[in-house]
Amino acid sequence: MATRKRARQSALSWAAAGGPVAPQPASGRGRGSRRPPRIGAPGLTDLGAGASLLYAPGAAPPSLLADLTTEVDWLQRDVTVFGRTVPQKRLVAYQASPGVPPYTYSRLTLDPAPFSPSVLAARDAVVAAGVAAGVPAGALRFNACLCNLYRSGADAMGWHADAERAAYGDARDMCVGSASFGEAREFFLRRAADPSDRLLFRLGAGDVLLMLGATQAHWQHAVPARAGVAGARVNLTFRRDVRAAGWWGEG
Ligand SMILES: O=C(O)CCC(=O)C(=O)O
Repeated sequence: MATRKRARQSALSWAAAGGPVAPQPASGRGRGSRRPPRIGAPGLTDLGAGASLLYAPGAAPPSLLADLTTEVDWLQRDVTVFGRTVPQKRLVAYQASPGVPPYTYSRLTLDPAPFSPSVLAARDAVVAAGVAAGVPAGALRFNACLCNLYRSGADAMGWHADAERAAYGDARDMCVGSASFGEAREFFLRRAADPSDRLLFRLGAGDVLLMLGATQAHWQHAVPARAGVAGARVNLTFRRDVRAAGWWGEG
């Protein structure tokens, strides 16, 4: 079972702390990545097979970073990789509406804290960006948020899809809305059936990205480690936990 250590320092003071995995070269190349990635464009992108993205650069106030780093109760978790327990390569927190149960992924369980004002402000911005682009309001009723703090370019997130059916329902029709703050980082998507088909967004301060429809069913995403990135980045991913009371209605 992973141990749980509460992060006590100011989040930004970890910027140069580094992580357990060596940063990758800045090319983004690796297994299954011979073709250069397509560069994501602002607005809606149809990925086919019912998957789509909405990229709204600068749709959230970049100034939320300061409050996010102090208001959110950031945790340093341990993860077990191939039998070795190491600190997770980022700090995390989970916030949610009342009634949302704990969230388990990669054998880690996060108990939800109440939404903090800065996370709610970011949620409003993500929802407003979705509404402005014509995303149905029903898809935007987020009641949970996974918060990630990348202390520097050594912190990262591996390839995955946000497809925990038990928590978030059917991956063929799911909306995950994200807002980024602080240092710009590369966010890659790759098609599960053809990992050489990749898309790249450089998510900077205030950028909003919504992954819509069947994106989680057909695509994976990752934030690779990057040498030379000293600044911290906060990313919030808003989801809808379908187990929470009231999800059938307006809860
Ligand atoms: O940091 C990001 O942009 C991605 C975060 C993410 O993939 C997640 O929370 O599942």
